[in-house]
Amino acid sequence: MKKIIYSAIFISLLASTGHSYAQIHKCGTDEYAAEILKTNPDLLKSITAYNDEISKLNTSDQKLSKKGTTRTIPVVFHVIHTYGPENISKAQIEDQLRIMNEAYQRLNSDTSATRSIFKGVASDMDIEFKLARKDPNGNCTEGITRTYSNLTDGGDDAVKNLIRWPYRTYLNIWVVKNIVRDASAGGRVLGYATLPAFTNSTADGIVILSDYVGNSGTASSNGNKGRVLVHEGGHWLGLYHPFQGGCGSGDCNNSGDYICDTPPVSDPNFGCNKSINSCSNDIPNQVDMVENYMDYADGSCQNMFTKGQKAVVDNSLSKTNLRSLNITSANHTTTGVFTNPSCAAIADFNTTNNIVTVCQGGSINFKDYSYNGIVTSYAWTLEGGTPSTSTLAAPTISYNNAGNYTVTLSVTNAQGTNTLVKTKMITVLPSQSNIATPISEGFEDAQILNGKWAAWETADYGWKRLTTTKYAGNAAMEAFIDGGSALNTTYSLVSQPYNLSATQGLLPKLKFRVAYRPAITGNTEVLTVYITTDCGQTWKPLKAYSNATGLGIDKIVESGWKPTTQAEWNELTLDLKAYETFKNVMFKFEARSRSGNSIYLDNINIQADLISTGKVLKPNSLLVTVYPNPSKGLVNIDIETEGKRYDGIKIFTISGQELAFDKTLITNNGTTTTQIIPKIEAGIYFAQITLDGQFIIKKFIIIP
Ligand SMILES: [Ca+2]
Ligand SMILES: [Ca+2]
Ligand SMILES: [Ca+2]
Ligand SMILES: [Zn+2]
Repeated sequence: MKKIIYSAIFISLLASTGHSYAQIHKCGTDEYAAEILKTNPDLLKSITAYNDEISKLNTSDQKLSKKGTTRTIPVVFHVIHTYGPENISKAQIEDQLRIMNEAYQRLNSDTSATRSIFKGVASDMDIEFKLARKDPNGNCTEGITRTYSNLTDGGDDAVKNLIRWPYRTYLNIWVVKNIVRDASAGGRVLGYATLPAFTNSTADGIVILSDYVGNSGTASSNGNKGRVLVHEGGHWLGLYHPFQGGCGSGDCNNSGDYICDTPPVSDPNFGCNKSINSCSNDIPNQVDMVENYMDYADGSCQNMFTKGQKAVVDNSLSKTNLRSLNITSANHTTTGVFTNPSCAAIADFNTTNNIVTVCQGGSINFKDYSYNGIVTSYAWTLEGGTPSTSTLAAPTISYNNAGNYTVTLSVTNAQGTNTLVKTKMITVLPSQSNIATPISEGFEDAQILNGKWAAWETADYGWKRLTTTKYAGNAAMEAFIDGGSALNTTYSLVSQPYNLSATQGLLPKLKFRVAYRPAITGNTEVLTVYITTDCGQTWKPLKAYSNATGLGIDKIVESGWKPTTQAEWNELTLDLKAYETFKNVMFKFEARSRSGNSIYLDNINIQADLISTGKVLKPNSLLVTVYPNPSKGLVNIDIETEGKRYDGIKIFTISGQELAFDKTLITNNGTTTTQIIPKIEAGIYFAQITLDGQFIIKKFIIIP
C-alpha cells in the first residue's frame, strides 16, 4: 500500500510543472527535484527511504511545543552580480537573517494572525541561522562572498560552480538577479532549494532572487516580507509543500507533506484566501493552513510552522546523512559563528556607471565596492590616468591618451591590506577613429570578437560568431536565445568606432541583414540598435525592431530556427544623417530575449546613400547632360536650370567620398549652367547637382 503512495508522490514531483500554478511560480524546488531525478534515477531510492522515514515520525508529540535547545546553522551568502542592484548590501542580508531567525523561533511580530484553529499546532523550530565568521580556509569572513559573473542573469545551478563552500559545514545561499527555471510557464521563480535526502556536495543549498532577500533595500517593496528564504530553508531542512501529494488518500502520514498537523492542500495557495478548503478528505476536515510558510501564500499571510514540521526538521538535524553535521559544536568552531572578529577588507571596485570605455580626454568615476571589513585607507594606481594615484574612496580620473589601462586598488584596515588588479580594464578610444566610411562588416574575421567588436561573456546565451549560417561570405553573428534564456535578458554586441565624417551631406545610412522567426505567437524577441558619440558612456536608441517592424516574419518555429536561404534575411536601414559629422561613433546591437529564438545578423554597411532620398528630383536626361561619357579626362556638365536656383555641384567616388576639385564655371545665363570637371583618375563617379535645395545624381565614367 505504501509503495503505491510513494509512487504517487514521485509522480507528483515529476509532474509538478503540470500544476495549474497561478501567475507567480514562487518556488522552483519541485521542478529542480524532478530534473535531478531524471538524470539520476537512483535518487528515487533515497527519496523513498526519506519519505518512509518521516511518515513514521510521531508528528503530534506535544513535547515539541516546548522550548528546546536552539540549533545554530552556519550560513554563507554568495552574491553573484554584475555591479547592478543584485549586488545587495550587507544590511539587506542581515535583515534576511533577522527574518529567518524570527520565523524559526516563532518570534515574528505577526504570530497573533495565526487563526485560533491552528494556534495549538504552531511551533518554535528552535533554529537560528548565523553568518559564518571563518571561511573554508579558516580566514576571517563576514559570511558574504561577492562574485562578478553574468551567470547572475539566469545561470541557475551553474552559479554553484563559481563558488561553493562545503555543504556539511555551511548552508550555501546563492543570490542572483534572475532564475530561469520554468520561466516558460510565464511566472517568476523566486528561489529553489535542495532537499536533504537527495542532494550532493556540488548542488546543495538555496538559490534566491536578490530582490527577495530580506524585507529592506531592493526587497522592500515586493510584499513577501523576506519569507521566500524562510520557505526555501524549510525545504533545505527536509519539509515538503503541503500540496506536494495533493489531497491524497486521507491518511495524513502517507500523503500531502507526510505531516499530520498540516491539512492537505490540492494546489498551491496564492494571495491569502482564509476560507479555502481545497481537500475534504482530511479528518477532521480543516480549512487550508494558508499561514504555513511552506505553502505559496503571500509573505504577509505566512506566519507559522507546525509541531509536525518541527518533528521532520528535528529528524533532519539528528541524522548525519541529512543535516546533523551542520549544527555540531565542532562545526560551530570551524565556522566561527560564535565569534565576532573584525576582518580585513576585500578590495573590489568598478566604474559608477559600469562602463569601461571613454573617449580620449574624457574621465571615469570609480566606485568602491570593497567588502568583508571596514576600509580605513585606499590606494589606487591608475595607469594612463590623471592623476595616476589616489587615496580617495571614489576618485574621478581623466584619460588623455588612447589605449588600454590597468587599474589597481589596495584597501587597508588594522587587520591587513588586500589588493585587486583589473588588467587593461579601461579602454580609451581616440577622439577620431581611423576606420572611415564606407564600412562593410560581414563578420568574416574569426578574431572579430577579439579586441574589435565586443560581446560580453554570458552564460550559454548571447552573441556568438558562427560559420554554419550566414547571409553572405562564410560567417554571421547569432544572438543565441532559446526557451532556457531568461525572459527580458539583453545581450549586447558593440561595433568598433567609426569615422562618419566622409559621408557628410551624402545621406549616410546603416544597413544590415537580420533573420528571425518567433517561437511564441505574438511574443517576439527584440533587436534594438543604439549609437554612441561619447565612446560608450551614453547610448541613444535608434530603433527597436520586432517582427512588426521588420525583424522577421510571424511564422512560428518552436525552437532552434536558422535561416538557410538569403531570402530569409531582411535588410534593415537606419538614417545616420544626424551623425554625419561625428568622427567616433559606435553601434550597439542589443537582443532582448523572450525565451524564444535566436536573432541572426550579417552584412553591416555604413555608407553614403546618394540615390535613395525623397528629396531627389526625378532623373531627367534633359535637365543635366554629362559629356563625353565615358571620358578620358575632362568632363562637361550642362545643367538646364530652367529658372531654378543653382546651388552647386559635388562629385563623389563610388564609395561615397567627396572628391575635391576645381570647378570651372563656364556660363550661367539664367537657364543653362556649364561646368567643367578637370582631369581625374579613372573610375566611376557621381555628380550631385543641387537646384533649389533639391538634387539630381548623374553617373559618369572616366577611362584611362
Ligand atoms: Ca499534512
Ligand atoms: Ca480540508
Ligand atoms: Ca558574413
Ligand atoms: Zn517550495
